[in-house]
Amino acid sequence: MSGRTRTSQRRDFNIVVLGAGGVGKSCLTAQFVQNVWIESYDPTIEDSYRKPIDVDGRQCMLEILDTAGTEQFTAMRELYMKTGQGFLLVFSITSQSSLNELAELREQIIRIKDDDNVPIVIVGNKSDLEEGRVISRSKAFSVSQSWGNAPYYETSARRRANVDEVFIDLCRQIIRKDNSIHSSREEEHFGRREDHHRHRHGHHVHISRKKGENGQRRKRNGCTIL
Ligand SMILES: Nc1nc2c(ncn2[C@@H]2O[C@H](COP(=O)(O)OP(=O)(O)OP(=O)(O)O)[C@@H](O)[C@H]2O)c(=O)[nH]1
Ligand SMILES: [Mg+2]
Repeated sequence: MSGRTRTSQRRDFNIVVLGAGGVGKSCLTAQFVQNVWIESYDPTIEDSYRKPIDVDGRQCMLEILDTAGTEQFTAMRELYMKTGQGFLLVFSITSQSSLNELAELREQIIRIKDDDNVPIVIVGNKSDLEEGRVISRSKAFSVSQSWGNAPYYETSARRRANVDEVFIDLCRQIIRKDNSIHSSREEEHFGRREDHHRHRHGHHVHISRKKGENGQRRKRNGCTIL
């Protein structure tokens, strides 16, 4: 594949929206994907959406999985935690228990991915319901800080406030993470190939993209060299 083709490709981002039942995961997703507000409550089993967006000039295709908050639908959790590259952890600012539930979800993500640096955004939804607020901004912020400095946003799906921002922040984190993985791998490959081929290529050492020891991870993360 040529460098030109690679940079012009629209890359996929697997994003998973998680949180307790009724916090507004589906409403946030519907506002982001379709620009619609849903007043009624219809508990989700599992829905997925695709949405193309532009993040800092890069073409991205978001694969968004809107999950079930209610316990009876959580059997698929492990699978989507494995395949997800970034996670929106949503609670409602009007519900203490919904924030408490995120702690366990976050731990499960870290355990399943065996990585404590997974792209995560903490989302306090229903910010339009100020009169019903039980979790202060500062409390939520300090929780997010204690969770690996995850960014914290307050959103209102009803008012479409900060909706695009949370998805874009997550994409940026995924891009940053991929870039740092690639640059460290390229250093590794570069060094190794340089040792082998310095005599053949002089100063121009090509980095091979052949499937090797890192091929599986590269594929799972849908990484593209940007
Ligand atoms: N006022 C207000 N209500 C909201 C907001 N977001 C969602 N709601 C309401 O909260 C209820 C639940 O929203 P959903 O998006 O279906 O919640 P969910 O997290 O997807 O719930 P599950 O699918 O059961 O996990 C609905 O009646 C929404 O209209 C918001 O930002 N502000
Ligand atoms: Mg839902």
